[in-house]
Amino acid sequence: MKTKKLTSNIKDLSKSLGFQLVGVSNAKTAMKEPSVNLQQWLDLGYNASMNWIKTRKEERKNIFKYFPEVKSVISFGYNYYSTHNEVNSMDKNYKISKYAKGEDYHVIIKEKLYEVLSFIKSKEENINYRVCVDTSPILEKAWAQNSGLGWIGKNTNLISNQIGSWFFISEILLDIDLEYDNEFPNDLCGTCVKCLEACPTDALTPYVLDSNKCISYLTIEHKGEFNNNLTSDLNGWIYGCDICQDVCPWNIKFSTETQEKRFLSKDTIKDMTKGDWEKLSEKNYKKIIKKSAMKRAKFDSISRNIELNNKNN
Ligand code: B12
Ligand code: SF4
Ligand code: SF4
Repeated sequence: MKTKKLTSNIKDLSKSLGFQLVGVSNAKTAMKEPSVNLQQWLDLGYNASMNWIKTRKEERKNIFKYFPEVKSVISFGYNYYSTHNEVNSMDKNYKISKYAKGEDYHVIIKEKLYEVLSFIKSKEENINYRVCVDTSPILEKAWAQNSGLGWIGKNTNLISNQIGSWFFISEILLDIDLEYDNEFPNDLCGTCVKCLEACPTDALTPYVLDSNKCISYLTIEHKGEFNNNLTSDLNGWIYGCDICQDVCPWNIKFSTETQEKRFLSKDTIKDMTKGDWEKLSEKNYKKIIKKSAMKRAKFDSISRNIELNNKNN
């Protein structure tokens, strides 16, 4: 009874903080299939130069290697979609992913998770925990599916049948039991192949992404020049890529405005014209992206992306 009440209080508080999706997995749940898929994905070289995925692959495959005491995995989904961030998309400006235009989600989501955690600590003293957003070595999408938040679609993003896929995933791991949710039972992609058809670089085969071909990887994670094996047509993107989510019928139908104003595009980024990007100095780049998730890409990478886009026009 205590466990049930605590779980429902955690969910109520999370919803009041703006998390639309919250679900809980029993850490003991077998994650065999995603672990096998991860190994296959690495064997195929689909991680491209992201060696950090390989380095901590054993933890990604087995959550007990990351946090041996874990009993519960609370998965959260926070919507970042806003039409505010779209205003400049009609001109011929360079394109930036929706998720990166506002303030850095790693910081904002963690702030909210720590509020949930302090509530849990007020009810359960002496707990051990981990708070995770993106950077921890766990398969966030697979855990979120397991916690009932949605299914992993053919574009490899986690999709909710309530809000689509424009949401960040995060977790609190705890060494206490909670009331567990069921895995999301369906794959609701059906016969749709819109994302596969729309991806300009053929990076997707159903449910599998080859990072070597993905514009999101190339613009953000890939360092240095592009060798011959890599797609060099960035289709106007200079940071990330949203195409396979823009075309998804679940997003077209269910996207709603984010409740978090800090996820709206920063004015410094929104006001940039194509010419401004081309004239940008390193000093000004640092200024305009201050506190945004775009700081993951250094000035050299953004300059390279702009140059590559112009080469192909
Ligand atoms: C590495 C990474 C990337 C890489 C690789 C992407 C990928 N699909 O894995 C790159 C840089 C390309 C990337 C891009 C993006 N990312 Co990213 N990324 C991550 C990160 C850090 C790890 C993901 C991972 O482990 N990938 C490894 C592979 C194996 O995982 P997977 O795709 O889930 O693989 C499954 C399928 O392939 C499937 N599978 C099914 N059948 C089969 C069959 C075979 C043969 C194989 C091999 C696999 C397979 O099983 C696998 C395991 O579940 C996570 C955060 C985290 N810690 O989880 C964020 C994360 C997945 N990214 C996120 C986002 C928002 C993005 C972008 C939308 C950003 C942007 N706009 O540019 C794009 C989306 C591109 C896309 N279509 O997926 C969000 C996704 C939110 C959501 N609702 O799904 C996450 C969860 C970050 C967060 N905390 O919110 N990302
Ligand atoms: S993010 Fe862009 S390049 Fe990558 S799979 Fe989706 S549509 Fe293709
Ligand atoms: S576009 Fe269609 S196939 Fe692709 S993820 Fe969305 S529903 Fe699934």
